[in-house]
Amino acid sequence: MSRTVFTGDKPYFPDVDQIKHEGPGSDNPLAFKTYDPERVVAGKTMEEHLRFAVCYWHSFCATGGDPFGPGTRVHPWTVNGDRLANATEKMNAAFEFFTKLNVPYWCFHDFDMAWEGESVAESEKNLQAVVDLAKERQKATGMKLLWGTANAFSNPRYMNGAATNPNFEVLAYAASQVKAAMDATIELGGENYVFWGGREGYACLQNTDTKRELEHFAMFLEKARDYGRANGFEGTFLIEPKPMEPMKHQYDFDAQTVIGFLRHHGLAGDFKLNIEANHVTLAGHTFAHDLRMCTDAGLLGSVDANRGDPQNGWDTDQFPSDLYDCVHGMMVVLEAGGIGNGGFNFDAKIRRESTDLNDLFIAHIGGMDSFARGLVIADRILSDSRSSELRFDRYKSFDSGDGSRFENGDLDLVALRDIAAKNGEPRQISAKQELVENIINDYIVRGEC
Ligand code: XUL
Ligand code: CO
Repeated sequence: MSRTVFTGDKPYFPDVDQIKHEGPGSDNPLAFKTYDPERVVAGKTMEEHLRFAVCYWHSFCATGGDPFGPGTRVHPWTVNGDRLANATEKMNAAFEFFTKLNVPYWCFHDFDMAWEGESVAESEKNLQAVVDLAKERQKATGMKLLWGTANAFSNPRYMNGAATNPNFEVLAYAASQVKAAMDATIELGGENYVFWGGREGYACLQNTDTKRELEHFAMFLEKARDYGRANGFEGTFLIEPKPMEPMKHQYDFDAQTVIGFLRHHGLAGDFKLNIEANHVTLAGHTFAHDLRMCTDAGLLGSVDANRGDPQNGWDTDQFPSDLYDCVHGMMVVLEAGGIGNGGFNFDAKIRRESTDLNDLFIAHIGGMDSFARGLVIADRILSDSRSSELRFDRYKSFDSGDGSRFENGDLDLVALRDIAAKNGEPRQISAKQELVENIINDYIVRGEC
């Protein structure tokens, strides 16, 4: 469906109309080549499958500063001096962008939408003022909130962590922010609430009580969950793994670490995972790997769609453009029956050197087309019976006879030994990796997307 385009008193992207699907032949940089919200793939429209979201922080706040120099982009919506006027204009620019890009969802942190006050009460008041603005704009446009979150990592008070800070006063301060951000998420009808463990980790193992910090973390999440549920939040709480940066080691290292943690503390179910591609590659895995760990556990919640740079060891947060990653990722998501009430949020920033206003559109269009292509190609691959045969037929020996008895727990170690003695050397079964890779490549070039 097409959203009603929103503009405040003055348009910030006057040269851009709502982005339309023009098909693979188009060379218009401001048109979708593959993403067509209405197109049906595997029984659902692309809009329903992909549930794209734009993030507030990279797209409307960050100006491209890095540790070596300041920002390079000037945001025409920035109003110096008056904080509320600044927040209002930023939100007008954001809603104009969302509706022109024609995505259904957006995501925020408390203090990229609002601004921090001198006290807890003042910060709550600031956030409420901005939530009122967002609510009006959501109503006018039909835009929906994929998730909200609290930034409990930028303020210097969080230098030693938030929920895992050795100082209880800091933990309580973080709780005040999470409460307010959750209230805001509930009021805006958010479908999920995210915890990214910004500085939940350590810089020095020798001065850190890791056991106690992890217990505090679980207790904090439990109390946050209880507050949300008691106050009408029916969505999913999401943990976003990241192995490092800013801390040397972050407790939410990767999907399997988080899954183990959630299960250990009885939080799985209320909590699922928000998998960010670049965080996964920092952990030394592939995007598809962490997605698969989540879908195997029934805990895939949502995706932060971006990518890293293979030569760089940090979180470059580039827009996703690697077709293989998108195909492999969408194979996992489709096989698991979809992304549920999560979505694909572009937690990605345009490069410091990309300084035109339109670059923000071009970047999102590219990301959306990449995932749309990933979806179409993944569906074709999964519809080819060879892809399931090549994977599942390898396990045939467990489908009946002794293999099936083993899976049911009916064979002890001695029984297994006797079977081996009787059977002798096992037959070799080829894993056919090259064939699988060739089939995927064939589908990447076969047929229009
Ligand atoms: C940081 C990151 C965050 C989270 C939300 O690497 O990904 O933007 O997604 O706090
Ligand atoms: Co993220």
